Amino acid sequence: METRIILHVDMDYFYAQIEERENPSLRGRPVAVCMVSAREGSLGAIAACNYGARHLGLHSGMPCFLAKKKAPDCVFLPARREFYVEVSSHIMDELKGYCDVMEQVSVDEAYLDVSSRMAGFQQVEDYLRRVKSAVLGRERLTCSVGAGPNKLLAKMASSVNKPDGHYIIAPDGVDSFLLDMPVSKLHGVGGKTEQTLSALGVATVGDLRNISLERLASDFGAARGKLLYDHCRGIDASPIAEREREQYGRLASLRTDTRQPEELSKSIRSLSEDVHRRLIAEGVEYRTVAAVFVLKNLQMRARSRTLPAPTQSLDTLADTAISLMKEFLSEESSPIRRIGVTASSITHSTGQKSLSEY
Ligand code: TTP
Ligand code: MG
Ligand code: MG
Repeated sequence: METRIILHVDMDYFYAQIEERENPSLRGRPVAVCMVSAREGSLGAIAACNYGARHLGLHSGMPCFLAKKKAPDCVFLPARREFYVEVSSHIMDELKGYCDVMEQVSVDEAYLDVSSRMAGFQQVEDYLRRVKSAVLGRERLTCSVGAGPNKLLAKMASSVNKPDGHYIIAPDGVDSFLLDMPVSKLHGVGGKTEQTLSALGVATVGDLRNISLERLASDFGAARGKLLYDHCRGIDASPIAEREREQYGRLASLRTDTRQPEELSKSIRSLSEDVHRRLIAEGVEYRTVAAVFVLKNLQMRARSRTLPAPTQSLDTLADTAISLMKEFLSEESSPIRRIGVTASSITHSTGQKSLSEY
């Protein structure tokens, strides 16, 4: 197989960085973003911490009530997940322009196959800088990027110089990167695997290379054994699997909290135009339309409708969302803070569309 060049992009302290961007007075202060649990108002576990909060010993997964005891001066904010997903979709759209195939693996990270974009690894550094500044230019957020000949190494590389860093593992640098590394740092080696390996005398990735495939297969099963055998050698043939996007959405804040149908309709039309542009760009049709409402108290509601047949029509998108919005106003009394339009039940468009639909 030709040498591949794979990038792994991961946003820095993603949710917390977005909150810092939205509210500059948070800069320099420790910030933790907390999931809001079902019980009204009560905070669940920490989703994201900025570096200041990490220095105080906070980390994601920690219950917020414990974190508040540990770091009373930290700023705790409720997560606004739909907003972060929206920011994420802009970043992913930007990244798509820098590769042939992209695999988004979570809200804040993606693999990019950039093999055809450069002659070899000597050109990667320049390219990484361009990708980082494109993300910064689009959303004013920093990310860390790793490059390597496969997903395994690209992913490990992206965390080496976090935050706002990059790191490149060229094929001739794989061994020096891996050999002395503690085996626990190898992607996919968790606590239990580490214990079993330790009983075999394995402390570093280099040590793991001395264990035969047969032995690994008998201790860990054939599939996992082979994976460990390959990973300690920096081998990973897994492809970049482009995932179909399941929905296309846009959400925006209103100038003031409102229940004015005209103003809401205006926002819906403009959001629909954005969503429609992306549908056209990717040659897909939708069959389900949703209108999304973030209420004054930050609770989120949605209304959706499935159409008789898939379409790419802008008018259908906007008109359906507007009718859902009117329905919503007649059922709920809260003012609306943010409004969104989502197109889902996505299929690839088949027929030629009439020009008027563009
Ligand atoms: P990560 O990329 O794991 O973490 P991060 O971006 O906050 O920090 P880093 O700079 O180390 O990359 O996760 C991305 C986002 O996913 C994170 O900002 C919040 C969310 N998340 C959770 O909601 N719960 C979790 O347990 C984790 C790990 C992340
Ligand atoms: Mg991240
Ligand atoms: Mg991540």
